[in-house]
Amino acid sequence: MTITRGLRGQVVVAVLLGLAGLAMADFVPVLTDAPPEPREIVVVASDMAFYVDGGGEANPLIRVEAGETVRLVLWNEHPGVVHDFVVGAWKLATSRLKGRERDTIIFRVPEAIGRYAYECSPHSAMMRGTIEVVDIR
Ligand SMILES: [Cu+2]
Repeated sequence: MTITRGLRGQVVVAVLLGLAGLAMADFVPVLTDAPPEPREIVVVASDMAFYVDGGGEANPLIRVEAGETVRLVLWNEHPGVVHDFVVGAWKLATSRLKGRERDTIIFRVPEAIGRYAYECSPHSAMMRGTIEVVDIR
């Protein structure tokens, strides 16, 4: 009786290890093969300022990581006024939007660490701020 129990226990352990091995084989390649989801940054043009990711601060500092992929969505909630979002140093720009429109751009953040200006090209005197590239790797 004791020997039988021991064998059964070993069989159960072996089956569990086998299942764990299968689970690893299934999950690990899926995670490494998946493309990185772009980080979404939502910019709202409202009155004569940019607001980012629901924050209440006008024209805030936007911090991004070197090399990361970003999906930037610009919403123009300013009826009758044209706004865009431009980072001149990167030759990056959304479409020029009339009120109640949006545009999405997907881009890879350059590797060069530093601070760059973003602005709305028709209203660069009022609608401008800083986008900072940081290296967290
Ligand atoms: Cu504007």
